[in-house]
Amino acid sequence: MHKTPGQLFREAVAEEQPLQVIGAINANHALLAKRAGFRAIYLSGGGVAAGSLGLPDLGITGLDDVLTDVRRITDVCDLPLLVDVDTGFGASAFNVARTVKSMIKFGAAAMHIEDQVGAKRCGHRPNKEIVTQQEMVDRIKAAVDARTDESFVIMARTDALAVEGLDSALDRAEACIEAGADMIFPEAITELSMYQKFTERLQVPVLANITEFGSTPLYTVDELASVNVGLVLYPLSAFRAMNKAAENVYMAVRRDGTQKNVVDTMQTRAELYDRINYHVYEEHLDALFAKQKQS
Ligand code: PYR
Repeated sequence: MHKTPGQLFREAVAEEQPLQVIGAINANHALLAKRAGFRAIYLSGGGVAAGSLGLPDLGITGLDDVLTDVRRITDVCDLPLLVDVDTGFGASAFNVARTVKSMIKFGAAAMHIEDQVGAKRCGHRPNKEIVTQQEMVDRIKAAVDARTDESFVIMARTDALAVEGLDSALDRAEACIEAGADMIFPEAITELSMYQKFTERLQVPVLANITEFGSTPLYTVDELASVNVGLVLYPLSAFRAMNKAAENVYMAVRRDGTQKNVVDTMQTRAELYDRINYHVYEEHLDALFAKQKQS
């Protein structure tokens, strides 16, 4: 029988330890990630803000901004997609419910919801504020209750380490699991041994966010496996590289009056067509018109 995105995500977590989850900023990158062999992809909230809207990761984006990118990715790529829904896009349990139902409807496999206040900040920036443990537990209860597909994964993210310390983060994670969270994402971890504290205490998969230029050292898959981390996230690695490449091209064309000096840094037309199956679409069109001509 056809597997749901949530089932595919859970299977991948069970089979690849830890599961590498790679950020895909758009549908094209989702296809590139699949081609590279990844079994799960990620839509970053900071990425939607910066990439789709040109805005900082400060709780400015809304549900529809994220859903647009989710739909575009799931329309062309069958890899299970983990989506960052920030604080749930609204204070009420009904807002959280609407977010969960929409994610499922638009083909996401999993989502993570966090315990920052609505006016959130990037997890790796100072001056974060978090809601009470009870309010976070209520967010999880609302999310779990709203699921229209039991396999859809609800991941609880806690930003408590930087605000209240490790014990609070551990307590919050445990409380979220009791409320029905399937997986835990402790944000902005600073030492490998901290992951071990989570994995020893919790019975569900724990995600490590290995984002560049942040608070967490760039631990390898082997290092994270040694402390039983279940998933490794690289939210914006390709996005950062893509942006640097684009800046380089813009500067060169403007400076040199030609792109000739940077052509060798570009994906070729043939490579692009290959990555998006251009020829398959074209052949389909030709066959369709040929049929029409015959009839
Ligand atoms: C982000 O990339 O936006 C995360 O929250 C990890």
